[in-house]
Amino acid sequence: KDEKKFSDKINIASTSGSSRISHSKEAIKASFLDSLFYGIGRVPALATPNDRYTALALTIRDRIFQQFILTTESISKQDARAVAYLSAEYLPGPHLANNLLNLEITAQTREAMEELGIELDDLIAIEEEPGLGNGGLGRLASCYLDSLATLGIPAIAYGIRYEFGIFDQVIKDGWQVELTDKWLHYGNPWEVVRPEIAYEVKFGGRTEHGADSNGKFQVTWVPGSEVKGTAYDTPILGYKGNGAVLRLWRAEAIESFDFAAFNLGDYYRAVEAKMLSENITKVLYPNDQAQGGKELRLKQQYFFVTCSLQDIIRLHLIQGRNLERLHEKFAIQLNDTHPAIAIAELMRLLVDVHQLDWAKAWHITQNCFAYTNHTLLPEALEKWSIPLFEKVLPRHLEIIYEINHRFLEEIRHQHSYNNAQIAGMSIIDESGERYIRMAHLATIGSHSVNGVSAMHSELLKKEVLHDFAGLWPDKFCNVTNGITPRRFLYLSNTPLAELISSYIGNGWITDLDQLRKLEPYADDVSFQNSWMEIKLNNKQHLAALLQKQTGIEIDPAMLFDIQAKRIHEYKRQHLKVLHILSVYLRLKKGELINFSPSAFIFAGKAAPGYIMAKLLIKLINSVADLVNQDTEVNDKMKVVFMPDFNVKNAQNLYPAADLSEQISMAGMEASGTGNMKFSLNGALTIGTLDGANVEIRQEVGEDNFFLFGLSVEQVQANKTAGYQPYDIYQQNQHLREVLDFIVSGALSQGDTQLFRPLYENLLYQDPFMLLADYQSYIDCQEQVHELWREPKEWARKSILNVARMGKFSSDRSIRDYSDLIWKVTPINKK
Ligand code: T68
Repeated sequence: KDEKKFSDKINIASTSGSSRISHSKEAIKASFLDSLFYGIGRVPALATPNDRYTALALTIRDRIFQQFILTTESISKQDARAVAYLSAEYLPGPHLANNLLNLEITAQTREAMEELGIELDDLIAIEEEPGLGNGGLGRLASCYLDSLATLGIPAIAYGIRYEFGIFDQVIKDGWQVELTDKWLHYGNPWEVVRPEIAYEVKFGGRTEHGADSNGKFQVTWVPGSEVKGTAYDTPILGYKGNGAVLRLWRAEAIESFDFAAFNLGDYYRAVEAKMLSENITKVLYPNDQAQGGKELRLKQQYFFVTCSLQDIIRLHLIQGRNLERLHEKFAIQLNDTHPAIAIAELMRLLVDVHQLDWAKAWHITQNCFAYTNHTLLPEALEKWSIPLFEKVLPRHLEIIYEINHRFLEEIRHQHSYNNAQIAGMSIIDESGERYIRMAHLATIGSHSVNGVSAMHSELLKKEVLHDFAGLWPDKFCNVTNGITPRRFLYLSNTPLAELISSYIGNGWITDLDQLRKLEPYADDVSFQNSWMEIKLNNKQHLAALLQKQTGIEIDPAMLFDIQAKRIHEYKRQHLKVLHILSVYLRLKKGELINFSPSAFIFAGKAAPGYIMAKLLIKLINSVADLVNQDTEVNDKMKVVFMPDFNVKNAQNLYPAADLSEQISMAGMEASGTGNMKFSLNGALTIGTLDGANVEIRQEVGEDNFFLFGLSVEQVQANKTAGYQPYDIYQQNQHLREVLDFIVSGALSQGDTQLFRPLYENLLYQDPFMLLADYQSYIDCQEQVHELWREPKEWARKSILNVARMGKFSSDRSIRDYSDLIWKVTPINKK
């Protein structure tokens, strides 16, 4: 009778010493064999490489759960305030090596595997990364999750478990070809499905307005269809200890069969319903800066948002708390507007489902949410046409109208705004066809709005959200992006990390400002030599990889000049191409005596529907073909396009770069994070005053950064004055030769039409002002080459760049969010 409950009988902390999850080599070996035999039912003789990988992943996962359970216990004991991070995208990168590093068991795992005749690196190489994002925004979310876990801040990151992530890119005949990303093909040992954590999700139908049994006004949503969202958890381990959860939702049919249809013998109709439900989380939309107005994307957004909010409310209520205190226990961050429908959905849950009155619900909602903006590009600002929105989410449209009505009344009466201002701030854009402006909904429904670099946050207040910043100046703030030094230095550039630690200790791993202690060694010849030797090794490693991937051979002694990021006109990969062609043409003419041999390396995916970006990839590969086969120049220059830019490939690029290209038109790149990853690995940056470049330059010092190009103010002034790229084309003979070469046919077997769209766009529109910045860029590249001829000076600047990158740790970003926006503190774990 007095039998204790299961939960009282187990002291989790006391299991931590159990041999099952010990970190010794012997335990890892035993546990690996256990996983192989009993986890996946294999004997060594029949085990495939993937079986071995899976067995090791399960072995490591056990150890992660051990850490993890301790964190979870502390959180619930301390009743701590938690962060819920809502993002439609994550790019965690391969888990295995990172988890080994965070558990600090890489060495003993390597030995354990060796004793079993297995090469650890072979297993690491097998892992398919979850490509659940497009680019910077998705990777940022994963860096932040790493820092949340490392700092011990209670956090759940919510998102979508896309069955197919971002496409795999292959290059055929110079063109990008997209292949389906089948990352789940061999299973995913890192995730745990939680069938009991599942929520119903409604779509479509209509609403009914009436009174409930007590005569209280009540709205009922009668949906047209329903699906179920099931939780899949991936534990994310921080460095040395704490954990956070990545909880991704997968859409499923409510019943696996539509039994009514099945009983009538209509088997196919029954299965069809299941198929349609599962479509919602089938595939990631591969557009990084545009928004297609696609019904399925709206469904994806609503689907993951409602599952996440229902989960947050459940977690809140099972602690026995009052719903009216939800905002005291949860800070919910919206990663761009992709999850902004959460504002209307939380209102619906509080008012329609939990019967709170509107004012109370609005107070809770505004105090829960904070919104991060990642772009000023007009085509990337999300808006939904009203008819589409109404069809998918009829109740939410009513709620948005009500939010908007109350907001507009307030600014009209309390703040005396005029009609033009009111129309500009309304959630509904009524200037033509009617649209919902998601950035306005996010701004009105949140207590905080932030940009992602100092410059971007300023521009946000000046441009896109100008009137809101006037109305609520205190709502706006900046949190400059950051990157995790664990993955992007320690893991991907271990030799450099170890050299650094041998001089200044390893405190920098969790306190990146400590890299400052390297400054005194910047002039130390022996340190410089070790530094550059590691760089050379990294370049050899990359050269070998590129040779394997593309067949192109590059000499590791060359200057490695790398641009790696999504392909987009605003990022100006074609400006780099103009420079390469200018070098090529001058070398052919015997000019450019002092040019140092260079390898120009590109990587990046283009949105499949973005014709100009795809043409740019073809252009890069055409230039590569010409240059690499021309024996007159190819000992001085090589051009390579690395296919399939993803986290795994990126980890090979950053450590091997001498020069980092950050050359977007000023005012276009919200922040950039690749810029930080390159610099943290000792590359010098050539860049414009855009996004976080501005702050990087401030930190590393003007002398250690190659600056060129127009400032934002100059860009604006140029536009106002009526920018005429054609005039620049006419005035600059050298530029003219380069541009004309593109349409000469020399790059395209005599075809003078292929690159014509690109050429004409530059001559007659040039929306991103390549021509205006061309000469400044070319001149700046000359300075780069001048410095390259002084290896000691180069090494010194490279060391200083790394020494001064402390600010750009994602730990600092997360501390900023915690202090400024979330008001959360780390848990104390004994
Ligand atoms: C990037 N945005 C910014 N968007 O371009 C970059 N967009 O400057 C910044 O450093 C980074 O965010 C992190 O703040 C994106 O990556 C997307 O990927 C995206 C995806 C879907 C829809 C719109």
